[in-house]
Amino acid sequence: MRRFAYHEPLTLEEASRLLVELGDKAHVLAGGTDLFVEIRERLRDVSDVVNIKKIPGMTDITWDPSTGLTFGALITARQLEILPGVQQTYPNFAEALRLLASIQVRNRATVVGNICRASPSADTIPPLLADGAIIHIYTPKGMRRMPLAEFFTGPGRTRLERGDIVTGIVLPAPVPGSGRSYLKHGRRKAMELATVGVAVSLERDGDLCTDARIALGAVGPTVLRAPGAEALLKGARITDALIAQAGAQAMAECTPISNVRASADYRRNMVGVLTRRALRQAMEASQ
Ligand SMILES: Cc1cc2nc3c(=O)[nH]c(=O)nc-3n(C[C@@H](O)[C@@H](O)[C@H](O)COP(=O)(O)OP(=O)(O)OC[C@H]3O[C@@H](n4cnc5c(N)ncnc54)[C@H](O)[C@@H]3O)c2cc1C
Repeated sequence: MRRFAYHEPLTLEEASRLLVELGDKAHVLAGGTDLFVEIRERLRDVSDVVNIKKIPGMTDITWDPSTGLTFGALITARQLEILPGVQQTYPNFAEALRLLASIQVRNRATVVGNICRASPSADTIPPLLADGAIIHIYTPKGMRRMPLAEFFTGPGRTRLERGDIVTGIVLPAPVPGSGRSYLKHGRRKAMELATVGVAVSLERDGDLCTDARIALGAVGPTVLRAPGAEALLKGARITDALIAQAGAQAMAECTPISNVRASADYRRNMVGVLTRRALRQAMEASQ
């Protein structure tokens, strides 16, 4: 393990000031399931670790049918996974949490850390993106809110600037008649990063799809939306033929690479398969 200086600030202001003063090699520590691996494997040059666990106010979870789910930056994947409101109201997010690593890892890993790592294959990002999550950020100039959709700029890259600390996430409440699904495809059943992950959230009025959001994981530099496929569905009657068309469109909209997990062609084909399957599941859930 490389040596680093360790800090335990007691307020957001102090943590933010430290990050600004210490420079680019200083990093926030939440659960450490990514950060410590990166330090140990020398994937990241880290001079200072700023542990935010002693800062109050980041361990709250509130669920309200009108405002939705709000959770702080220190809430772990496991805490959300076992919250009954999450399982009932956001089954796509609950499934992503269930499929993230193992219980041991989920007991330490925070959802906000999963987002801040900005891996294109992160499990929690597709459902949060499809459901319109808003991210809250403490900055040296004050609080900032941003749709999660605008947060990512590339693999491992976000709009966070030096001194910025994410304080929590707000996940809006679903409207009546909406259905959600998250499907992850990997080579193993557990402890496996997604080869492809697809989240679908749709709303309908009777037979008519009034809104559809599709998020594709591990098939681009960031988790992608499939706006063309979404446009095909919006305002349309959902038929098998339309689902097939939307699947094909999502395939055309993703930009996968080949790596040790799968070839680009295989990933693209799986986007078609999983998008069709997730759309059917979301349709069934919305009835
Ligand atoms: C064995 C193993 C298996 C895994 N399997 C999966 C998997 O199946 N699916 C998956 O999606 N992930 C998987 N992961 C990664 C997953 O555990 C992490 O992405 C985790 O969610 C990160 O949260 P953390 O609290 O541990 O973050 P940390 O490691 O503490 O931090 C991660 C990054 O986010 C930054 N950060 C953290 N919190 C904040 C904040 N509040 N504000 C600003 N920046 C912040 C840190 O500086 C760091 O850059 C796995 C990890 C391991 C070790």
